[in-house]
Amino acid sequence: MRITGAQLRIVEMPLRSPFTTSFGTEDDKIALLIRIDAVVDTPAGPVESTGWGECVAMDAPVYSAEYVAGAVEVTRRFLLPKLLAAGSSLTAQRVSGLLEPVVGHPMAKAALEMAVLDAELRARGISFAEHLGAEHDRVPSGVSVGIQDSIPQLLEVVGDYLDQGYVRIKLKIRPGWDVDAVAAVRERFGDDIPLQVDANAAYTLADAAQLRRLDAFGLLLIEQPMPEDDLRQHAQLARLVSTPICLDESVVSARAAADAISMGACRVINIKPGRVGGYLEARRIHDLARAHGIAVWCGGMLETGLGRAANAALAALPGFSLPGDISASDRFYAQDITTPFVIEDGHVAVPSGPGLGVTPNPEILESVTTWKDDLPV
Ligand code: OSB
Ligand code: MG
Repeated sequence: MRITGAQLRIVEMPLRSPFTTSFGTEDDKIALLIRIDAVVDTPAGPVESTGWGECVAMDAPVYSAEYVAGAVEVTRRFLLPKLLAAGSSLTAQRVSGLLEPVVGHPMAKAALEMAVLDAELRARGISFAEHLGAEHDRVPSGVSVGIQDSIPQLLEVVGDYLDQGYVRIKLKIRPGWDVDAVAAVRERFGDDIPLQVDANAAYTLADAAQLRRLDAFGLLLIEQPMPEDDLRQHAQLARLVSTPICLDESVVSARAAADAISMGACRVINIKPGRVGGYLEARRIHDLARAHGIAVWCGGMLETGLGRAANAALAALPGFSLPGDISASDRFYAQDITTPFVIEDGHVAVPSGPGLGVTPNPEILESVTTWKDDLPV
């Protein structure tokens, strides 16, 4: 395909309730979206197409080093020019290789790959799910519950999500909000609800005794207890606690996943396409983990309907044996920019239309846009 147009856009969408993690509180989702216009070669000849990419970098570099304004800069100045230089030989398959000379910035790279892949698949009439190798038409829906102001408030929020049918609850934890929160949820809702926790790197090995107290609650996993670059320490912690360790932030590539698996640093991996540089690298990690008997599930970054659509497609691959953080649009947004994803019988449907299978509603998209720029092509 050949790129004929590229537009960057920042959207700002109010969250239905503030989302608090160990790294801070978000009241609004601020995201970079990329639209690529292209002429795609198909068996039926060249076809004009459009693709959408969503960059999961947050407004501030608190989850990983990337952030929205940095993603804008690296995309316009370094990444997009490399795709343009490829001319008509560009394919989604080639994007990650073309962008490899730029160090880091996986979220910006993933968004570009997503847009190129979407344009390509729309032109060919193939869905993300079919292209990635999905085997299900719906995926079980888990929900990530932020740190609350009090235990009673936490119990109310969790009870509400269970009423909506969410099949797995993930509690955000941090020192001071961990064992008591988990104990209270277990006491109120019983031992049978699938429950897990996510520390977003807030602990150190010195907290092993406290984390070990979580073993009493039959959790599915403890996600990313320690910092991103502490693979060895995660391997040590894994020997001190019986709850499976899951890595999120640490798994920045298929190579990092291979290291983590071989060191015994995790028994589970949270796969986020943005964190690893794209949907195709995400699929490689899925394949690698599957071959090693490591469970994977699809994480989320508060995506709009665009990223949610792609995540649902990925989560429908056969190795995704645990429910992902793929909740309904209304878990975060009163109004999504696409047709909203809904939870039905504890599941979210995998879109089956060409490409992402969803497109932004133009009026809604404009109403949440705070900045946009057409890039020279
Ligand atoms: O660590 O999984 C995380 C949101 C923002 C940044 C990091 C994380 C999260 C979540 C929310 O847990 C997942 C979702 O989109 O539902
Ligand atoms: Mg996480």
